[in-house]
Amino acid sequence: MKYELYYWPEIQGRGEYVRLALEEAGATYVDVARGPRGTSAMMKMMDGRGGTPPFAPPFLKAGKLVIGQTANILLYLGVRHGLAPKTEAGQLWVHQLQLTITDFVVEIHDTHHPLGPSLYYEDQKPPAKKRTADFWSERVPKYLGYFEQLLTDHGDAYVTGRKLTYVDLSLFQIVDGLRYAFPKRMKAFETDIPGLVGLHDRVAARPNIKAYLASDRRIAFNEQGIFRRYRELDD
Ligand SMILES: N[C@@H](CCC(=O)N[C@@H](CS)C(=O)NCC(=O)O)C(=O)O
Repeated sequence: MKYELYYWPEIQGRGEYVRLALEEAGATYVDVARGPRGTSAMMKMMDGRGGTPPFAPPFLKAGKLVIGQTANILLYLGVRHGLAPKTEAGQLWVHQLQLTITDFVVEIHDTHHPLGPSLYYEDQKPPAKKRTADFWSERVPKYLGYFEQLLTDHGDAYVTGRKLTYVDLSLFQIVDGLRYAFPKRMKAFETDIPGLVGLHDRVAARPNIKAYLASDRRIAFNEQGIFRRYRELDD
């Protein structure tokens, strides 16, 4: 199966959770929008009448299937590529965890766009500062504390135990992204989440992920994506 991934070409964004799964699986895929006329091909797929057009990227074309929503794509890939448990209960559990990560990603985005995604950051700086303060005092400890607790309770290398799942890849991305966007705040917070820091390092050291991170397929973090480094929000 040669997959087609459709996502904005200049950013890691939500597409990155899918890229990490495809890379870890050693799957063959094309990052369509990064190729010639790729973005217009992506827009055309979303225009599709009568089929199952996705609302927004990322989406994945797998043979005749077109699958949208990050967690839904990972549910599909996880089962097929050994990145999810074999039992139904296990698959629902990691899907549930991924949906929780999806919620967290929205809140990360809302630190710099609390009033809405269509407005410029420059037009919502004071609310962004307020939202970021709450994000770090309440929401980061709650979300990351939850995942840290899961790691502690299982006392194993990965969230569900000895075997890596796509949720571990996504948590790697969360730690990596928060380090990029909020270097000072994250440095201070990391002493509270030693399990997640260890998980981040274990994922980064996996051969396929290590090769991916060193390749030009990994787009650098930048101020168009979900994780943005605005100095004034890191104080
Ligand atoms: N819940 C969706 C959110 C998808 C999403 O918000 N995609 C963004 C890029 S990261 C987008 O292009 N949205 C267009 C829009 O909301 O109008 C997911 O997790 O995949």
